[in-house]
Amino acid sequence: MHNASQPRATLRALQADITTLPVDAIVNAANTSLLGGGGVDGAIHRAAGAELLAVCRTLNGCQTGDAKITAGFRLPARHIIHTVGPIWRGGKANEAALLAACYRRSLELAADAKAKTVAFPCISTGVYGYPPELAAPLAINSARDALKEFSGIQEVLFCCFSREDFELYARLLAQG
Ligand code: AR6
Repeated sequence: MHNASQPRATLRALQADITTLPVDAIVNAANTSLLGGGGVDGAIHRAAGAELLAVCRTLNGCQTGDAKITAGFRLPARHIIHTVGPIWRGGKANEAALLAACYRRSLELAADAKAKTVAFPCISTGVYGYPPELAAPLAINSARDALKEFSGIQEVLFCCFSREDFELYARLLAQG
């Protein structure tokens, strides 16, 4: 049941390497193969160790907008939620709905795993070319919407790698 006295989840921006965060779950910006790649995906696979790739091989990939969960292996995070963001194609190829689905589905899996703290990277805004200034408000709004449904999650961290992304998220979150 939801009521006004219930504590609401906190959304926070930070600038960090997501592989260092001792949270219940970190989200990986993966590709449909789930077999690793560059960017944050490469960093997560390197830090988690070879066991992660061995488990990912058994998952049969993942569709864009969907997510799959594994253990964190050598990471300080307990779980890794692998989601696949859309490749930016100009904005008319359903990119916004697919990116929103990544956040919602990741939080659904986090809630199923009883995670209380979840950290996201800036999905799709690296190699996949999604403009950060469009992705950030969508990420925040999608997370806020999903948190109404998944009330066990207490904190969502937007883990930015660059100073620019951090400032963008901090400004948007301060606007409420
Ligand atoms: N911690 C936090 N954020 C990071 C880290 C890190 N260690 N490293 C990079 N970022 P990208 P995408 C940021 O390209 O656009 C991979 O090859 C980065 O600065 O990692 O969703 C996959 O296998 C950017 O803000 O992911 C896919 O093929 C954000 O993470 C493809 O890239 C996302 O950039 C996915 O592309």
